[in-house]
Amino acid sequence: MFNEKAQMMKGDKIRELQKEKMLKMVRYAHDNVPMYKRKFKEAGITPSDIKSIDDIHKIPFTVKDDLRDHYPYGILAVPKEKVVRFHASSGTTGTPTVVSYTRNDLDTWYDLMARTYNAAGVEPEDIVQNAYGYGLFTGGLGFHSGAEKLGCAVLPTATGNTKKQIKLMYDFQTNVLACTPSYAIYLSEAAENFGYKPAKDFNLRVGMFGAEPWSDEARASIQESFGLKAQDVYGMSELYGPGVAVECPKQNGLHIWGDEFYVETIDPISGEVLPEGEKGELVFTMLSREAMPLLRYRTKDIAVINYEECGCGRAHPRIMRIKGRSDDMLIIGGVNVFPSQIEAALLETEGIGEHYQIIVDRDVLDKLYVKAEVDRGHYESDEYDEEELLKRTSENITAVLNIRARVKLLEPGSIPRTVGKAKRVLDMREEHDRIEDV
Ligand code: DLL
Repeated sequence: MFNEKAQMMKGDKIRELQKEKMLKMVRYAHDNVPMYKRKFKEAGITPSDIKSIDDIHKIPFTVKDDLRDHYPYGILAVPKEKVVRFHASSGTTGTPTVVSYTRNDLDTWYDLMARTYNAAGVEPEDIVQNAYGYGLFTGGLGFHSGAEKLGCAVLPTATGNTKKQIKLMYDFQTNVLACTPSYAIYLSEAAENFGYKPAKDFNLRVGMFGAEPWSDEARASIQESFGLKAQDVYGMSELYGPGVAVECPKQNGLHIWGDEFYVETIDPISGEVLPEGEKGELVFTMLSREAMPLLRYRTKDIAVINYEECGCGRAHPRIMRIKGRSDDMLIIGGVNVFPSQIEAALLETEGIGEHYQIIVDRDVLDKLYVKAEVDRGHYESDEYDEEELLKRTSENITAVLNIRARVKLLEPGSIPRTVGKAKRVLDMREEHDRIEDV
């Protein structure tokens, strides 16, 4: 097992280490990052006021805008010369969020990534096909270096060029596929169109899927089509990238590596810290980031944390799957819904394929408007009855989500496929605003 000591660390040891590292980190951030010195001063506290893990609640949150305000070099705690890498994520406002790494930060990240692969069931003998985007996005280089660190061979296919991707998957008989879950669905569909039977012709054993929310129904579909174990991986650029949390083969929550990340759950509106087991926004404190320390960083991701030891023997707390982000949540007729819940309702409907779009518009906010592709097999069968399927889909959405939906069925292949993160929600309100601005 890779870094067994860290992977199998007991709960009391994790908490002891968290306290020790956190107290050090709080002082380090305060003494080296002017933004933190200012935040502490404004809150009327000093690092000496933080004596225990619970005292961390006294420290104000850090938010994405804090990073944007420090574009391009970010909130550096080290001289620029000590930085060896930058990554960035593009935001909706145009100014990217830049994150920076020292040599030690990269070593920590790659160790986390190697553990992440290994905990998900990947072994050093495996060949990893890495179809995440290489570049400013952290997915490509993170999954690349972690696989090498574990001892795997990497095939750095990156995103796109789907035909070649499939040929290499077949020729190299790759064992692990790393990409977004939506691209995995696209790859299996494309492989079938090229005449392959993915579960039989390929040799994939484990999928390392993340970077976007996906439902259990999507997981079941990917597992069946490729004949692999589809593992959920969570992370974000601000927290190094991928490798913050991962599922073990029990597939019962994603283990957050507690020796490097301290997690809290808060009420996204009031900011109040929630008791264990309540659903809320995840807030992370990085316990050893050198270049860019982050204390109490608000992720906007909504989930429940489970602190019980897992059946796999790991005591690292678990995220019970990310349902979505607070800023992606739709309020339809007064009901809060995440796109992944709509996905689940759609995929539960026999005859509906994996590709769909949710349309949000000013005059349809009281109703859900969904375009869904019909599954190809169903579409070509004699059983296909558009009206019947339409009725069943709307009824299923109402049964699962308790909201009414206006559904349009589309021919297979009509929704544009993406190779990175899928764009499931089309917000027409933004379109109107753009037109009105002109
Ligand atoms: O998506 C890093 C990553 C790459 C994670 C590859 C996993 C695999 P960002 O582009 O900064 O970084 O986006 C981070 O993506 O706050 C979540 O909203 C979402 N996200 C990431 N992983 C998951 C997941 C990368 N497993 C944002 N389930 C996060 C649901 C996820 N959402």
